[in-house]
Amino acid sequence: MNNQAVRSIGVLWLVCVSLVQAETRPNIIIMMVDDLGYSDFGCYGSEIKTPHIDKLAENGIRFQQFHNTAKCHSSRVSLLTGLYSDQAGDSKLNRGVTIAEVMKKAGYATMMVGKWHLTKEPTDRGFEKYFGHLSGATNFFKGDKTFRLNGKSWSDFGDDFYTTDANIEYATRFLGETIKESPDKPFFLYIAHNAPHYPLHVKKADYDKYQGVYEAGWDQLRKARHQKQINMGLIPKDWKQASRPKLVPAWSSLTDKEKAWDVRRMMAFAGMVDSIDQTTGKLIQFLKAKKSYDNTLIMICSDNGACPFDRTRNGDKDPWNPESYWCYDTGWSHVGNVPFRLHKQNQHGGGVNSPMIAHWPKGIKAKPGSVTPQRAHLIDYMATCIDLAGTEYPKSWPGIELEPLQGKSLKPIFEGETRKPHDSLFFRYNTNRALIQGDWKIVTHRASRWELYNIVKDGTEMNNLAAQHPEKVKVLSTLWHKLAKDQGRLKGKSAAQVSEKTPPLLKKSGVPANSAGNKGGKGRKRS
Ligand SMILES: [Ca+2]
Repeated sequence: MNNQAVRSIGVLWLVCVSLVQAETRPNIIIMMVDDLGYSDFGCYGSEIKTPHIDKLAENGIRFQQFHNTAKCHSSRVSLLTGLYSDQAGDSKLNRGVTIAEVMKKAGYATMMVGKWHLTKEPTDRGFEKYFGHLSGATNFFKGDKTFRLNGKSWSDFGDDFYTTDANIEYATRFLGETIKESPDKPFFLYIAHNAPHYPLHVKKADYDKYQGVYEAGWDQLRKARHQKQINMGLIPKDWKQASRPKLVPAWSSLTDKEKAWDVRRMMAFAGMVDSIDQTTGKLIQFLKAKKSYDNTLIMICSDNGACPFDRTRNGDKDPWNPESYWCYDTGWSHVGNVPFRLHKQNQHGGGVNSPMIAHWPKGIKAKPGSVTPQRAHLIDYMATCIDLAGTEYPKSWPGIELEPLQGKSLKPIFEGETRKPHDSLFFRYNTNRALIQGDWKIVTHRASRWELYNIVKDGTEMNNLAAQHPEKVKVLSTLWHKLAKDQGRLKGKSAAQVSEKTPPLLKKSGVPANSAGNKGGKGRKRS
């Protein structure tokens, strides 16, 4: 055989391999919503109507313990890079590659819609198509100056613009273009909804659906969600529900005016989640019409627990008025985070636990509708994508001081197997810290004294065992400091030893009760 013939056979072989890969490798959609608590989807205990997402759970699997970083930007870093946020260089991503960069190199079409919240733009970091806002939060009806379409400034907001809808309109437009241009190419789509992050901007029709739902108040709603979680087998029944935060009043003690205001805020929040579900339904319909549904892995999660910070202004304006700026507070965020303690930013369960639903008709072999207790983390997405794309984590990357991958593939869990757990999981936001190893978790709220929990028996962190097991605290906290220094390059206050202070209480507005700078609630207008 001459050289020409050898070359021809080689080319033919490559074409065949790529065609076979294109036919078998799944499309992957990661959807991350913003500031949605563990119990806010129907399939995680909520009364909010999320039938499309619930259907994905019914035919797919749910994770009982899927961890985020308790904060917007750091969760985006971990999702995209498979690294801990500090390790990856935080928002700069100068020590990590993105899933989009790796998947593009592996032959995937890559696209993103929604909130970026990191340095540069998605189109600088491996996404071939992008629509959305670079900002951490936007006006849902009027947008902001950071909107981009494929790297160019975009401001074509019509009268009926609504960010959640626009995200999915562009997602389906991008998918349609890709399927037309390269029908054999698998795709990776990252949807980063800003909803239900404040301002609680909601379409009136979605708000109206929740008339009469919240009058019973937060105490009753917490019980109802917790019971539903136990009944559906989501959590063990011996995990006690966290009690109502000390600085949140009993619902029955509120005046009628206070109740009416809080009912309206929760209706606005619920309507925003409802809208996420409606658009998810449209996306599913689109995938089915394109015959892409069966071999598309869809994974849905939240970037952090429900948010207690009350920064409401213009509370006298309706939440479908773009001039309004409503937030709810701890009164409802502790419902969102049922059954866990504390909130967004805290490294306790209420901050770092996210729902996670995975659906993939061709690939998930675990029992449909089942709940896995296997612990997982946002850092696992990169490893999962690489595994399913049949590629490898790069050894180096131009312009990046690349760190080694931390996550582990979720594929064995999808296949109904038990995977080897992470050696440890590291958590930090500001001076809130935690470390999980085996059955144990140490956690501190604002560098107050370490707490210790057996999170298998006591998944809701109700029984602090630090005084009984000081040696365990010592071992785990030593490991936390080692990882903070070596892996996270943390110094100063971020890595200092904890104090012996007791954890601070949070006001209803979400700020610590002993904090001088009360930015929430005070002087804010309320209707
Ligand atoms: Ca968030």
